[in-house]
Amino acid sequence: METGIETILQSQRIDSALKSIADKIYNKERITEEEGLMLFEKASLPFVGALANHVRERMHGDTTYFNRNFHIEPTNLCVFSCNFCSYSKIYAKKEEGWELSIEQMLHMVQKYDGIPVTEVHIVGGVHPKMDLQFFADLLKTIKTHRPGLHIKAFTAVEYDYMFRKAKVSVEDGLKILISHGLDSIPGGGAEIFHKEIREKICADKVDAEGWLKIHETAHKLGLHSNATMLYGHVESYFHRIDHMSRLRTLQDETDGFQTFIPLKFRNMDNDMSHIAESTVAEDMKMYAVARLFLDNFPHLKAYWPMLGRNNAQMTLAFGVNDIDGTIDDTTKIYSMAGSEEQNPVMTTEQLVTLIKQVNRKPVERDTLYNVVKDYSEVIQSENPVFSKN
Ligand code: V47
Ligand code: SF4
Repeated sequence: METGIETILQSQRIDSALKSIADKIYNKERITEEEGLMLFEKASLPFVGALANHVRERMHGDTTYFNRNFHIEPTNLCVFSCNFCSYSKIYAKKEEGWELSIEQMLHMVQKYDGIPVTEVHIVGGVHPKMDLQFFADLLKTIKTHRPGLHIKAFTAVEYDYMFRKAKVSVEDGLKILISHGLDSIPGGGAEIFHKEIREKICADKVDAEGWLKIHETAHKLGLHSNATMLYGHVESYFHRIDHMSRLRTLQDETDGFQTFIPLKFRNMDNDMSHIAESTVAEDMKMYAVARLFLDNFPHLKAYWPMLGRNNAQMTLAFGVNDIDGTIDDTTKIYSMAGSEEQNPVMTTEQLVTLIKQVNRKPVERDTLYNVVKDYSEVIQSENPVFSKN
């Protein structure tokens, strides 16, 4: 039976430039920035979808990863004032927010004692009193309590501030945190790298070069990291391609990125609320083009708490092979920005069902994509392995 890409390759009716992109994809050749842009501007959704699905299945078959994790957000007070952020309170204006102590965060970890989560994701606002020493102590406290729990912590924005304040180099700062238990780095804070857009949406935090340098240094120290892109606001397709191109170049050098996570801009209660959110078709195209352009990124993730679970399920036909985790109601970033997921919790059983409903193969992974459990043969209603989390 012919698959989508074979139909495209044989069709006489498709624009010749698009057809030559399809040939390149089929032959595992890298597409250029101009070709990436052309996919955004000229290609139809079924066209990019068929190509991205082909690449996804060539790389991963039907395997669709998820993990069991929970979030800790140490504070929502922040010295920065990104216009798209619905979550933070401005530190300088003495607005009210939360500030968790190490003891409170340890209690959050202890809530999961005996529950088989594999990862804690720690990310929050940038608070001047939460410094390098505070976070080193936090990591050590968590690791001492639960040595097997993978700690994926702090965005490049937080590192940049923390290291500058402590007057240590990025390399030395990361080495200190690694020695206290840091295992990997999440992808936040990247937004849109291009200066023109960064100045409009998050002028005061670390710039593209700083963000990329932190990830490069982390990779050279042996850490893996993720990369995000906040799309669907004031950027153009050109800026999206520019962003992904910088990531692709760094990945060629270090091979330290695991997954790319496009983050759909949500417009509730922030300084960019007047900007309409992207359509679902636009979202699917974003995922598909990312899968085609980022040929050296092993994984493409749809973060369901932000997209909503139904749309996350649909991305599995547009290049995505990972839908992140069980999470918990501990993350507030998206519910505060207007995601339909006001209380983002999905049990393992719900995640498995969501993946199986579209005939994909659910596989629980750890943060580094080691297989924890293959759920494809598990019959849900009869099997006791489905825990509450
Ligand atoms: O950098 C903030 C985004 C990011 C809004 O690495 C918003 O596994 C949409 O990076 N609309 C932080 N997005 C979260 C993040 C992340 C999430 C899940 C998994 C991983 C990973 C990383 O949240 C910020 C920013 O781009 N964000 N406000 C908003 N209104
Ligand atoms: Fe602060 Fe991050 Fe919000 Fe920007 S996105 S204001 S850095 S919490």
